[in-house]
Amino acid sequence: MSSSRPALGVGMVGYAFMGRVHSQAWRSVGAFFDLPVTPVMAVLSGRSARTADAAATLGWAAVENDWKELIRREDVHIVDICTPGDSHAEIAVAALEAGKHVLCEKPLANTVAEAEAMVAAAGQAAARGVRSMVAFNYRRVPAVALARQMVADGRLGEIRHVRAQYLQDWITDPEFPLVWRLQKDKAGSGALGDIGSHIVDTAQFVTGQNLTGVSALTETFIRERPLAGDSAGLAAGADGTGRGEVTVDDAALFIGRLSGGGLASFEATRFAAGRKNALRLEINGSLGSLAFDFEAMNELWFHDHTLPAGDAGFRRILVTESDHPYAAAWWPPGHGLGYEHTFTHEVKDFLEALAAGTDPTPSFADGLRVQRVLRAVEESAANDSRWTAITG
Ligand code: 4PW
Repeated sequence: MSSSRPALGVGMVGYAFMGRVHSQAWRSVGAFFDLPVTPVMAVLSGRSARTADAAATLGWAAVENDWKELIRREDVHIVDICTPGDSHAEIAVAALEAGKHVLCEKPLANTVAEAEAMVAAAGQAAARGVRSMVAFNYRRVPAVALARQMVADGRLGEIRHVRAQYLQDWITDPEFPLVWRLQKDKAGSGALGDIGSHIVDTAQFVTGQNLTGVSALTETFIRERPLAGDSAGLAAGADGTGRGEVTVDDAALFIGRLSGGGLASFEATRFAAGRKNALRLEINGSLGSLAFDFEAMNELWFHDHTLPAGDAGFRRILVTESDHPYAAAWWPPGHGLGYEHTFTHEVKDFLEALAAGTDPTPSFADGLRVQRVLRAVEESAANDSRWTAITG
């Protein structure tokens, strides 16, 4: 569809779960969206001997075992960071300084200090026309984008409540091994950063408001696990050599205040047996309410409180009509989209911003804002849930 447009080479670092889904997005985006530029899947970087096989399977033309070599290459214009959080800052700053646009997985970094360094580098790069974006993909669920539009259009009136949950159950078994997502030095935090970061970003995105302070509880239910062998996606086997300490939270609960005066509650856990990827959001405003659950991601529920009581009540909007966000590019109404499409939308918006010379969103500054919330949650939880303001 877009083959006669200028080409932009992409170099991706990491090829596990996020690398696979990003690859799918880069592969398919030009086939469904009429893009101003053509992404070329130039190079995949990974440390292990399996990188060449992964590149062949996922559609990357070349391989580098050192990400620094990937950044040096002239056929790479965009660096897509799909590694654990402990390497985001180093790779992103180096790439931006080398004049490469950067798409970075979430959470932006493992600490506020790292995120601040990334924002500084992004600011200097932007002055040279080099762009950056953090990959909070759930903003690109059509129903979530529609929810934001409806709030911005005033359909909900004043926002009173935000109720956000991200519920998974993949580590409920105490024998599930100690994968990198359960290690603070690699992941920064546990459920809080991995999935809590998503609901913080989604809530702030949909309402257009920021959290100004929080009071929090965190817990680690299983403190020791078998050491992990190879992991694929969220799954892994034990490597049979012993056990190790879980150094992150298993669950995080917090309440907060929104900049517009509303109250918000958040729950992020990987121990909600039966809930697989339930990113849920309910917003109550003075004129109506919205409800969303990613496990039924093509639906948005809307209650219009201005209607006579007898006609009101939550009604389901099937977010697959051609005038819904992103939907026209895909299938006829009712045929539905899935998890992977959110990443296709993400790279589409990113490429359009690069071509237009504008800053894509969510920016690294948006990622830093989320990082400050995560830090405030950890501080509050460590201090008997003391109210902790979010500053900066
Ligand atoms: O970003 C999140 C991941 O780290 C994902 O959206 C879901 O939770 C799936 O895996 C984890």
